Amino acid sequence: MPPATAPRRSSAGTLVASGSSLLGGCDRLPRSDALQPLFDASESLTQRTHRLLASRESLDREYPATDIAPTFRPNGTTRPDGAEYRRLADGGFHDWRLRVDGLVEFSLDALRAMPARTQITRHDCVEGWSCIGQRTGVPLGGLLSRVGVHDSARFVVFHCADRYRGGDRYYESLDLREAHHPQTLLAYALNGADLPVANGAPLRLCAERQRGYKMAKYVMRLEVGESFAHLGGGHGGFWEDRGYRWWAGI
Ligand SMILES: Nc1nc2c(c(=O)[nH]1)N[C@H]1C(S)=C(S)[C@@H](COP(=O)(O)O)O[C@H]1N2
Ligand SMILES: [Mo]
Repeated sequence: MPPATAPRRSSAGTLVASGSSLLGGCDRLPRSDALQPLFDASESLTQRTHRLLASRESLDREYPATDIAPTFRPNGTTRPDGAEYRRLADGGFHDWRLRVDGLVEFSLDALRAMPARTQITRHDCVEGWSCIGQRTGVPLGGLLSRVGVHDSARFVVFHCADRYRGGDRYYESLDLREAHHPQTLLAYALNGADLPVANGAPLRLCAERQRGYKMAKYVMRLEVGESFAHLGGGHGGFWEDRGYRWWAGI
């Protein structure tokens, strides 16, 4: 992502990957594919176009195991600060609980015991790199059906453990339709092993048809509601509050 000091809603500069030695399976995207921030005016049109072209059920491409990158490139926060997260990580996340509006909670073991999905997909970051990895997790739609979501709910908000570069807390949101997509997971495993801290342990969102910044790591709490206007800068996510599109469909 651009430096946190980048002017809000500036017209987009070119975003390129900063790392020079990229591992197999982690490639630069063609330049035209490296999306630049687009802003609210174009958002609903882009979203409508995307939904016209990609039906609700269309799946993101899945890859064979031979395409998996040896190391899944971490980005953004790679180790959240703060005593609470450290305590949880040191305890192997045994005491960690996923909270849903503070009323419902799941331990990692409870999540692991739920019906799971494993998929090998390509993660695309707006910085212009991509990486293929295998994620295993609980389909979010199944979890939401299990807790029971009110008819008036429109969004799921993902509250994260980290403050990006020590600043605002990271959060993200999806609409319920994207939340119920079969490949939208709360993932606890990467390439068959526990999700590493660098990639969001103990739990991270995978929204495969969205750009990388939507894929919240270090998910601590879900909030299901009618609006996200009361959160952060009111745009539905950490990067959205800095001018990135809320609808980040690929
Ligand atoms: N909580 C949190 N989630 C986050 C980020 C972050 O800094 N904090 N970075 C985002 C960005 S920009 C990308 S590209 C992906 C990176 O995921 P990875 O570290 O597994 O590669 O996580 C996204 N989710
Ligand atoms: Mo990203």
